[in-house]
Amino acid sequence: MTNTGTIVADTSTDPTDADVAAYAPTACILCECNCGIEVRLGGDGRTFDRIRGDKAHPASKGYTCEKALRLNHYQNGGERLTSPMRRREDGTYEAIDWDTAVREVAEAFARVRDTYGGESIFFYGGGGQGNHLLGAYAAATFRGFGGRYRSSALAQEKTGEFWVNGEMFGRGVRGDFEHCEVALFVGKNPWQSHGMPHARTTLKEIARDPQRAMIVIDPRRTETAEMADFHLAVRPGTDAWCLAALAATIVQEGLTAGEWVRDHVAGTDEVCAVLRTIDVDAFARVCDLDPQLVRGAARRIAAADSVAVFEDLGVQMGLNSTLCSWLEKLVWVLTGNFGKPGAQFIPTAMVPLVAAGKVYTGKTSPVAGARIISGLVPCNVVSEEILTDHPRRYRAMLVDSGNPAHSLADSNRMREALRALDLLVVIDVAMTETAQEAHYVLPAASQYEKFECTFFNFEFPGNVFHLRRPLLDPLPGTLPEPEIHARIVEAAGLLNPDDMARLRGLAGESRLAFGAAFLEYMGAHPELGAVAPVILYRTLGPTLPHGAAAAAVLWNAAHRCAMTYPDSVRAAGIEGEGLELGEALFDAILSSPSGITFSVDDHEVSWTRLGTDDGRIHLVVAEMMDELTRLSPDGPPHDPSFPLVLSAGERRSFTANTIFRDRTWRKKDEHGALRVAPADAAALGLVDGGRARVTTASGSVEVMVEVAEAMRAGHVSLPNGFGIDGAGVSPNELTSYLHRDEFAGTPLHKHVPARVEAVT
Ligand SMILES: Nc1nc2c(c(=O)[nH]1)N[C@H]1C(S)=C(S)[C@@H](COP(=O)(O)OP(=O)(O)OC[C@H]3O[C@@H](n4cnc5c(=O)[nH]c(N)nc54)[C@H](O)[C@@H]3O)O[C@H]1N2
Ligand SMILES: Nc1nc2c(c(=O)[nH]1)N[C@H]1C(S)=C(S)[C@@H](COP(=O)(O)OP(=O)(O)OC[C@H]3O[C@@H](n4cnc5c(=O)[nH]c(N)nc54)[C@H](O)[C@@H]3O)O[C@H]1N2
Ligand code: SF4
Ligand SMILES: [Mo]
Repeated sequence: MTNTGTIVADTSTDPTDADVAAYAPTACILCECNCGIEVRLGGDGRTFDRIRGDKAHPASKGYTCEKALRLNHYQNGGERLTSPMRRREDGTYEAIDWDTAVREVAEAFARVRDTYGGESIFFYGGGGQGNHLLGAYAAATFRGFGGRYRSSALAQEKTGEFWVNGEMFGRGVRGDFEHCEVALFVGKNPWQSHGMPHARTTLKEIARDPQRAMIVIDPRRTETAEMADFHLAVRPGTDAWCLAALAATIVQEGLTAGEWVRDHVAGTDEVCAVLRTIDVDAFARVCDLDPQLVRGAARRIAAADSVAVFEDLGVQMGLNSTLCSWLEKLVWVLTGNFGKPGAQFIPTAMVPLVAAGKVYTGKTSPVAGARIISGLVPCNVVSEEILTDHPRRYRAMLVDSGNPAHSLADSNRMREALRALDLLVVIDVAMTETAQEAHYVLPAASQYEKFECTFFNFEFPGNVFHLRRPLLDPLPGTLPEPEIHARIVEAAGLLNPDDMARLRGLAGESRLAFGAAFLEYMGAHPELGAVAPVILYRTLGPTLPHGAAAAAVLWNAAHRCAMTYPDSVRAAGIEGEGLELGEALFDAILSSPSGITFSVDDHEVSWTRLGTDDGRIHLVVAEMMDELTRLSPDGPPHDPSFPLVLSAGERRSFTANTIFRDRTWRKKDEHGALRVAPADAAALGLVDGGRARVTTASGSVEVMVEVAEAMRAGHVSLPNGFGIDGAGVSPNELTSYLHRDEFAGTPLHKHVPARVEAVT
């Protein structure tokens, strides 16, 4: 184990009564787990003096990793914006007051809309790892001006899997690692990246139990691989061959869950016919793996009562990434691992991240013609949609809680694209790389200065939702996003103040009366559908307890959730029939500062949630069948001028995307070293702590070297999120927007052909 970190800090001793009064509940905003934490402010009322896990949080129950304890570096990182900023002709910025900023931003968007059409306004972001409430309000501004095309970080990692899920299940699925017999991780290192409740505890439990097993497919001997029973250390980029060999072994050795598959799965014969033709030994050799290791892993999967699977960036940002998403699902569908404890399930969504049903409907982006999957334009084509003389190119962009100049492929080109826009408006807490290209920068209150929540509610069988309350007042000069967007929408003249006043009056009387009037009003004004979140914020919002105006959109979400899953919500102890159930759910959310379990289900419920037309799992995805048959027996292509494979963006103990912008938060790996295998280091003359130059087709940078036993020869790795505060390099200085998946357009950041030389 190279790093075990501090797993649960500050929770071993029970707090004294005095402490209890001083700590306030909130959540960590650094990964999709959003562990509940409690924060005690220092004497100045603004510094995070002490942070500990919140035992009352129904999902995390006191668990945190070491990163949460550093959140003061987010809240008080020293780079916070405190005034709206307007760009001058010479590229410098001047502070302007909020009224001027809001008026000019609204006028500027209206000008673009009136000249080129609302479709030319593009929206990027809408929330990071901790803040999804703002997404509803930002969408109101964007759609209010007639915007149609949008994207977010999901379209550079998850859309390939979303597409496959849509085709096979009509819904998104997750794995139940807490109860599984076998855990399979494909290009995923949960020890560092988490992604499941109490990841490290869960991993340790699986590793400790001789009845259970862990299988890891990763070229690197990661902290997770170190704990595994089977580590399939594939040659980088050969996952499609590895996963195909696993599925083929299952079919060829007669290990499929015969009766179960007959009852629940469509298209089995066609898929099995293709898998029968695969030469497992030859495919294993492509991966540089012992065929017996691959067969052994396949047999262990088939023998298990339950298997939970997690694929992540190692394949989602790797070669053949959409194909890998499909093959990974064949492995667990053919062995019957859906809709039972320890297998895959479909969680109850408060607000679904992806709508049910087909996620790709044939819609494409206006310039590049790229597939729009789950409503998102692939991140890698955004620059192509701007840097062109095409009449439908994007002319204006709203960025809210995203840093595309740093996080999207090919930073140079991305900056060029942002500079080519007629209008760029960025809403952020800091003067980010993206904000530095904007015409207007609007300063947001931090995630601890306002109400926030996420829709990453993937637990099972009990799903948890957490509306966080602010811990402190907004930094002077900043505003929460709902207020920013409401002001922009109002300045654009989209709302009738008299109507708002009338609805607000009704909301003050009773929510049920308000609900009826609101629905009637929206029915009579379909043109206002786009700005409904702002209407709710301005009418229902002010009447909500604890100052929770920003939660107004959750009223609608709670009703939808209660209508869609009434039994699940009632099983969580929330009572009522019809509209009362939605109201009760909304009240429970408002009154639970540590979060609530809002639904409880049996694992079998997943069957009723399949979105396919016949209630079966559909094994055949035609495009993927074709791609599988086209896999070359020689393995992936290789360019001798770039002999190494660079993974640009590894998750380490001290990385957190770009949420921390203050390098002093890191306790180690301050320079974000390039990890190199000992054999490569020896061959290239690199030494631990020395310098090296990394060159790719897109760029060349100098980095510090770490000689790492865990690396596989031929594979080098740079961390994610660096290069923003004078430490390390920004990985996307080395990546190309053209290096992307054929189907989903997602980047291949884990597989960047590279050359490394020693710097003396
Ligand atoms: N500490 C920390 N945790 C985080 C984040 C963070 O920034 N820091 N970010 C969060 C976010 S946004 C996300 S999306 C998740 C991502 O979480 P992960 O996907 O787990 O993170 P990565 O380290 O980017 O990539 C996973 C693994 O892919 C491996 N890999 C590289 N090439 C290949 C290959 O060819 N095949 C296979 N099979 N594997 C390969 C790498 O060695 C690495 O161990 O993490 C979340 N959690
Ligand atoms: N080469 C390479 N590139 C990658 C990756 C990789 O592995 N390799 N990983 C990719 C992945 S998986 C992801 S998820 C993306 C993440 O990249 P992005 O989605 O761009 O974002 P984050 O770094 O998470 O930060 C989001 C922004 O939100 C801001 N912010 C924080 N709090 C608030 C708030 O309350 N309000 C507002 N308005 N803004 C706020 C932060 O300052 C930051 O600018 O990066 C991707 N880029
Ligand atoms: S696991 Fe994720 S949410 Fe939980 S404390 Fe760590 S970074 Fe934060
Ligand atoms: Mo991500």
